[in-house]
Amino acid sequence: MTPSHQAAVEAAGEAVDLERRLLAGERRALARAMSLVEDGRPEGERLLRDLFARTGAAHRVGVTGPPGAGKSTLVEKLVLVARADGMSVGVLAVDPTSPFTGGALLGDRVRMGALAGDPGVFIRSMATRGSLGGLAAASVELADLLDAQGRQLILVETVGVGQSELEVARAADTTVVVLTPESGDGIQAMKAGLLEAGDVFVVNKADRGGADKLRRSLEATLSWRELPDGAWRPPVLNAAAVKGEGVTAVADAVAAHRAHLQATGAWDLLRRERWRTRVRSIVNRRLARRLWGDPETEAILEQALADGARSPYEAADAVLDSLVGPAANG
Ligand SMILES: Nc1nc2c(ncn2[C@@H]2O[C@H](COP(=O)(O)OP(=O)(O)O)[C@@H](O)[C@H]2O)c(=O)[nH]1
Ligand SMILES: [Mg+2]
Repeated sequence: MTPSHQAAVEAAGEAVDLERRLLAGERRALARAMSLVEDGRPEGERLLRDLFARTGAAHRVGVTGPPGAGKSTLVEKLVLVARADGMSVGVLAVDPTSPFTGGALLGDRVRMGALAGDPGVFIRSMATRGSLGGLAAASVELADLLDAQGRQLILVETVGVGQSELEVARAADTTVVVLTPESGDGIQAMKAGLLEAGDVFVVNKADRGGADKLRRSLEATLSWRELPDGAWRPPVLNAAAVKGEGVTAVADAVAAHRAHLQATGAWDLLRRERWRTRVRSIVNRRLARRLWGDPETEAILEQALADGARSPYEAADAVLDSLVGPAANG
């Protein structure tokens, strides 16, 4: 049976069972639920709706940076540290690079590595097909499933190059930006808006030299920012992820950021903000679906065409006016 066929069979009579198994910590149920959500199936949405009340406890950590910076390597090592602390972990790897050019995917690596067979770790690679907002929305939804299952730490790896990846980062409680002394990462990071997004900066590949120079220049750049009293000051840490060096310090900084969020109330604020973003994107999605299937919309468009001279802009306003009334200052 293909995964989608299997999903269809599952959907037919086992939705409730799926939820029960997911909550019981079953990995297969989690994988199935993720497929339903990723495929945009109504059963997936129902699951997300039913499970929402059980989300919010997990620490969501985005790990972002240029391709090849060592994000996957660092994530794998962070998972090891978290497991040693007894934490249950979920990993979402949003990897836009094709498996043919991107080297070993994190999931494959881990399946072969020290984490193989560890039930306390669940790893999922997400494809970046689909629309811009789609990726961020989907990663939040998959994170919800991990969260509902009681996974305490959720690591989301994204390549920090585009707007959609920054959006994924924005959905995290803590964003770790990974850079290397090579290839002018520092300048690229500033251009890509990563400096504003980072809560913890990691200068990776410190074993190759040049790390202190980049670290100091990042620290200098970050220190120019005016921050209110008591604000979080993003630390810049050297690491050699491939050797496991500096990884504990990164894990500690991530935990310290969590503690800071919780102490200042930002933790709850982030959840409310995320909730608002979710509502907005769900409304947008549903609105589009309803609007374009609606005979009244069709009638407005027909009328606009019949009027001959109406531009698409005027027609669009007519559609919106019929829906929510005329704009106040349109
Ligand atoms: N020398 C050195 N190489 C590293 C280090 N961390 C990762 N790498 C290597 O850099 C390459 C890219 O790492 P990867 O984790 O896939 O980067 P990603 O694209 O950011 O996920 C791999 O060959 C890693 O083995 C490090 O600390 N030092
Ligand atoms: Mg990677």
